[in-house]
Amino acid sequence: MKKLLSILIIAAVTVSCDDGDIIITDFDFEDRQLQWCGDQETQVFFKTNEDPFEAIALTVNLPRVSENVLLDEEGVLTLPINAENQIIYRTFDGEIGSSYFCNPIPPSSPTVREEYRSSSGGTIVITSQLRSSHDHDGDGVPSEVEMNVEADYTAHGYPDTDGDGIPDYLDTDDDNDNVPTAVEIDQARINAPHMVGPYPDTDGDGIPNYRDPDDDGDGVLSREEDWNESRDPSDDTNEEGLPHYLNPEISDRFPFNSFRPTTIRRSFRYTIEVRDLTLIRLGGDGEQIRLEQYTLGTFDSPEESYDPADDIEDDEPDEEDPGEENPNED
Ligand SMILES: [Ca+2]
Ligand SMILES: [Ca+2]
Ligand SMILES: [Ca+2]
Ligand SMILES: [Ca+2]
Repeated sequence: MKKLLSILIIAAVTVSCDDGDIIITDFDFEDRQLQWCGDQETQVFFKTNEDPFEAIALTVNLPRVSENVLLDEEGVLTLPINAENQIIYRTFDGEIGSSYFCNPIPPSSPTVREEYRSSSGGTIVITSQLRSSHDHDGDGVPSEVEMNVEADYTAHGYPDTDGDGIPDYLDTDDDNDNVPTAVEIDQARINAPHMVGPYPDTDGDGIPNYRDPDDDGDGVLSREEDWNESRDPSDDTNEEGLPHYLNPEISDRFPFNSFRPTTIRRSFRYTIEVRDLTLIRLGGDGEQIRLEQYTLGTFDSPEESYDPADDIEDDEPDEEDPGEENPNED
């Protein structure tokens, strides 16, 4: 940043000698929030200053995944700086409204006093990080633990305790017993006589409840001790309030194959840098500003709900219950 600032001040001094009317005294966007707008095809990231009135904007030809999400995977995306992917720096004669860069047709006011535009060459680097990557599914078990347990199944290269195709680190009910993992790891609620590390283990079989489909070891799946078939075995209890799925004395079985949907929350942080940037002043002597590296800023996408099963269904279509298809078919 300091480098850019000094380069621009030198440039501005040079320019001001010729033009006498443009003096860039500040190019400090560091404390300015990066803003994002655009449509399905083109994205604009920009920062503005009021004193002086100036803005730096990056336009990239990059479809967004959804309204809130630009890239839905972690990683680094590199784009060439060219006619479609551009960086523009402008100074203005007045206040820059927040919608200035979001309008397909730029407003007539404020007036652009000076403009620098990137020439082809160099790259734009967008780094995408999941902000909840320490616990992707928010179930309270760290992703590092869920990615490294021993399980009979794997999904997308990671352990999948219940074999439902959703890896544990994205699964809010890791054993498919319809008691969410967040509930099963809560000893204050479960009050188990045994523990496996920090996690309750009611039947003491060494498998913590959140990965045990038969929590009380009575031979009946916890999911099938759901007497009222509410997809919540914890609301079927004896008079003392002990759920049947945690009570080995009670082993009535209600065959039940309906599962709670998996919905998790996610938000991404996008860090945008430009490398080997050359900005050329328009309408003047073609003066250039070169930067090896400039961090435009970071942007956090709004949090959104996400069903990890959607991706899996895209990969391998679900086999739906064929018996219920087209019941009126002759
Ligand atoms: Ca699973
Ligand atoms: Ca999980
Ligand atoms: Ca369980
Ligand atoms: Ca039981």
